[in-house]
Amino acid sequence: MTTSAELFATAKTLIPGGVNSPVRACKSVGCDPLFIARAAGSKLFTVDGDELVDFVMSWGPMLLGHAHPGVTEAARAAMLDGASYGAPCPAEVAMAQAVVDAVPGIEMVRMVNSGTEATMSALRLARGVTGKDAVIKFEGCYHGHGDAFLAAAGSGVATFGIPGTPGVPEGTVRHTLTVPYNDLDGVAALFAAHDDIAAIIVEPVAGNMGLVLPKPGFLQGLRDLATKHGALLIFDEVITGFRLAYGGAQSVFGIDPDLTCLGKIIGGGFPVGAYGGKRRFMERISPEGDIYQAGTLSGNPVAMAAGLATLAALAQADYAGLAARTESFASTLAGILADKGLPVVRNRIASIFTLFFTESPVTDFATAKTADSARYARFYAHMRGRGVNLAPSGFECAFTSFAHTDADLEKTLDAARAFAG
Ligand code: KE4
Repeated sequence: MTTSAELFATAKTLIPGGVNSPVRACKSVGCDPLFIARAAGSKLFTVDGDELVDFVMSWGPMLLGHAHPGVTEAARAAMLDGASYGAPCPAEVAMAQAVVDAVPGIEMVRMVNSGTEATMSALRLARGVTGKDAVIKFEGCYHGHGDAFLAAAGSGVATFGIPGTPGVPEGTVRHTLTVPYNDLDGVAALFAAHDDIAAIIVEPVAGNMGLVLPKPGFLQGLRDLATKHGALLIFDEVITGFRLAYGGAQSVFGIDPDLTCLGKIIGGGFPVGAYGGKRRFMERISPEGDIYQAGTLSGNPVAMAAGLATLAALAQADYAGLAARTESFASTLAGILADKGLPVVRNRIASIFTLFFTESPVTDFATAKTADSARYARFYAHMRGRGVNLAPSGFECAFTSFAHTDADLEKTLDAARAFAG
């Protein structure tokens, strides 16, 4: 079992689809997955001996790059003091303080183990606080695999074109109201038609239908509608948190959500999520309050150590510089493809971008779906064959990091120049 092919063949006999998360199977781009032996900086190294410039970066967490020395050392040292205590530890207090200090809308925070847990818990809290059941979400946005959100979700579900999924009781998604992203009138219409809306949950910048930016006024409009109708505004910042800026999307757009969900970057590669927000809401969470939520490994000392080291490094990082490098790179890459006569639309913010093989601007899921997925699959395979790891789905994002070098970016541009379309 040394090659990716051999490992995948065995994995498929043991793990559904041979992977522990669907998108990793590369089904939507018609490839088999590469198995990774190790990663460092901007690179993945496969079991087959190949080196790849990575733009998946574990789907966002590795903003500092893989195997960042400070993060690695922090986790290693923490391990020597024990992997898990089942009791509070100083690192949890330090992490909570770091998150509260960084994210404007968070006054109190609870650590969990994934983005899914964070959004599930935030929705339960919003429902408990308001006494209402309905939630508004947006087509193409993905908030993890919690039952309530698997109705016209994005990411893996969008990639496989599954509108919902078996196993989710109809009653569970009955209260899930879905409208197109950027459709403020649609949200207003839902509030006019429903008096039981507990929350709006939104990716302030959408990253699960490819990258889609909020139109001017969209986020403020959601804030105003939620306030007017007594619903909570939940920002799902699992991708954007500490990615768009140290304070997340809410610090960039100047919006004050009631609750914020975090994940990915705050764990530095370890399984960490968090939800937080206004103190008057968070105080309703058990054991201080009456709304239950729990987790055996929540606030795990090793994960906290890795997360703290990550945030400490990011607090000093040059976000503007990385954004500028990413803009220059993404626009050059799009230009290379356009010069071949290929229709390409580029969406980019901070260190995240998506190239859509389509003519029309991509502002929601419907326009994202106009992109030529077969062409994206050919582009993915072409680039991977030349040592560049892009997302194995056109409905995902590309992430740069503080570890990507000019040589990495130039290699990527050279590979794209050889793409025939
Ligand atoms: P996790 O439960 O996978 O840690 O987080 C769920 C989640 C919540 N909210 C947003 C905005 C997210 O993007 C995610 C997870 N993102 C996907 C990729 N876009 C994870 C990749 C995967 O499913 O393997």
